[in-house]
Amino acid sequence: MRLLYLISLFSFIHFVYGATLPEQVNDTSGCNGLEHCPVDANAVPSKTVVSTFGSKKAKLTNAQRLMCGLPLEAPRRATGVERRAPEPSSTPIITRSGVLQVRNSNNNEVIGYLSAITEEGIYTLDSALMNAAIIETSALPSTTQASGLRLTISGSDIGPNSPILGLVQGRDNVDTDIRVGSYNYLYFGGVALPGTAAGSLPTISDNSYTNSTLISRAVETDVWDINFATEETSATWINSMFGGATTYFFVQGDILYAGGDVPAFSNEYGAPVTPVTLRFIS
Ligand SMILES: *[C@@H]1O[C@H](CO)[C@@H](O)[C@H](O)[C@H]1NC(C)=O
Ligand SMILES: CC(=O)N[C@H]1CO[C@H](CO)[C@@H](O)[C@@H]1O
Repeated sequence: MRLLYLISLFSFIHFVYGATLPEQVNDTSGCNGLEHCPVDANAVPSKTVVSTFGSKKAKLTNAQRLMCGLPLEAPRRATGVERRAPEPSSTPIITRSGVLQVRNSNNNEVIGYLSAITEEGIYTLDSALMNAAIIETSALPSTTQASGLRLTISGSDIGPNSPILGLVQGRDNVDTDIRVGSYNYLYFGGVALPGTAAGSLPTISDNSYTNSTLISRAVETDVWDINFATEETSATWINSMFGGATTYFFVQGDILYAGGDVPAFSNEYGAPVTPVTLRFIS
């Protein structure tokens, strides 16, 4: 009798226990399948817009001012500055400034912009153009398509010491490479000078993610390919073995990632993943 009671109690407990854990989700971090836990809104100061899009600091082009509905800037005259004798211009390089637009690759719809707001030193996605990070890049004026470009961001909340927009080895990566069959992924983060030259291997270097989390990670900076005519923007991460890897972009939660195998990432982290494309809108 007592044995029977114990058995039924056991199965009752088993039933309740089983019912409270409906499906064993492969998520030890309590982030509902997200690779990156959203920051607790109560734990940090509110997400005020620190961006510079539309503010005076940001030195917008007149085209950008039009996009924001701002009045055009009057031509400015240098005053009180001693004029330098014209130097022979050896590098006729121009700097373009713009924003990185993010589109859902399935339907080409714009879903947001790389935001000037970061979480743990990682650049986020924001649907509002007002929060977009202002990005600058230099190239020859005649260039329509350039590879191995460096992009810099001056007005984000990670401060001036990590101004280069780089790709940063993900927290859980087992090595520094991305490839088919691996969930390894890369964050968009700020990297300190001098950055890494085009074609460089992954390099442990000061960056906003490491600075924020104290997790040492490898970075690459001059990885960006932009077609200034079509605005299409891609990147090529250089693996420590076998060189350049096909690099895909995707979004999970409000974080933008790069990686070599989107389904493998999706398998590892259960929350929805959207494959995306990027455009440099200047
Ligand atoms: C690291 O974080 C501190 C505090 O936010 C900041 O002042 C410093 O510039 C950062 N350093 C780098 C390399 O980003
Ligand atoms: C993100 C995560 O916790 N992934 C784990 C899923 O389960 C496998 C097998 O138990 C682990 O190896 C992963 O690390």
